[in-house]
Amino acid sequence: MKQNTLLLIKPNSTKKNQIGEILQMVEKNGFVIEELKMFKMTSDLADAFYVEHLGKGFYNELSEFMRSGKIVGAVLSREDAVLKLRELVGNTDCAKAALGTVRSIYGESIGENAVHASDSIESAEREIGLIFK
Ligand code: 3AN
Repeated sequence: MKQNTLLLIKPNSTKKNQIGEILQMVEKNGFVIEELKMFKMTSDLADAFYVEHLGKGFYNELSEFMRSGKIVGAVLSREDAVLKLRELVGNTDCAKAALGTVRSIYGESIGENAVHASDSIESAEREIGLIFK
């Protein structure tokens, strides 16, 4: 089934001018870019976006990092977009991400892991609503 999902290119990658390479990777893997925007995250948006992580030990570090530079948001579509993008992105911890995945190439640590990809159809709808409202 054709689906939409959300990709965020995080501040560590935008700072290193890797936006084009990452978007090329997703396009080469059959995704169509439906919407695209560059923005900075506020602390309110970080709290809403990462609501499931609020209060966790790494939350302040995560919020600070996500507010530390520009982010590129992309709504991507293809068959099984949610699962296929999670496969292309790889493990949260870039040291464990399979060879050739976005995080294995561009990730620097478990926090500065280059990109975000929605983990379910419901998350994709919620996250797209937050970023592209
Ligand atoms: P994913 O983005 O792979 O779905 P989640 O939802 O478990 O991973 O975590 C959301 C984000 O929080 C991750 N992308 C990462 O940037 C950050 N994060 C997760 N676990 C840690 C951790 N142990 N230490 C620092 N940052 C973390």
